[in-house]
Amino acid sequence: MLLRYTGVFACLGFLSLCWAYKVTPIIGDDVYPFVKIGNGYYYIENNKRANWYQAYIACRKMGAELVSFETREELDAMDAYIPIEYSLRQYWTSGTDLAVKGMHVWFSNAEPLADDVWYPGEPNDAGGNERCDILIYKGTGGTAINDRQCDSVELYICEVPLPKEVSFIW
Ligand code: 2F8
Ligand code: CA
Repeated sequence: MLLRYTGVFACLGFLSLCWAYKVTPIIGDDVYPFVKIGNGYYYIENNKRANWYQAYIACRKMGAELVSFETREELDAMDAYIPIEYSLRQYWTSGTDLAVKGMHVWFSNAEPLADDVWYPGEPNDAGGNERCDILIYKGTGGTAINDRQCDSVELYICEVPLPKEVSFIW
């Protein structure tokens, strides 16, 4: 009797585990509409423009976050990926100092922006109202971050954490 109920509970436990984990199969490197660049998966919005807040919501609706570049290497990988003809485009990142003025952090993980990701002379809080951080693509000179007014309407990049592959051993 006890043995039979143990089996039923074991089955229910297994089923709830299957529901609890979102199993995302990795097929090739790209997970549409995200592309793999370096170690990250990104969605680069090249058509729709939005202010920083709208861009954040657009990424969240995709199950993602506005992009964060924790290291210069991540920024360099993006630089190598973006075509040279897009050199005048700018893309919102999750960087902001809205929480504490003058302290720019990646909003998606609270890490401070590294000194070497900034464009020379930035962040300068031009006009006293630049609280959100944008990727400036400088072509052959590489990419960098600038602080801009959050209500400026721009392109944006979303990022998802690496999809997890979960396998069950029977
Ligand atoms: O559009 C705002 C942007 O304007 C200038 O860059 C084009 C400022 N640069 C300097 O003042 C050197 C940026 O800091 C400012 O964000
Ligand atoms: Ca600025």
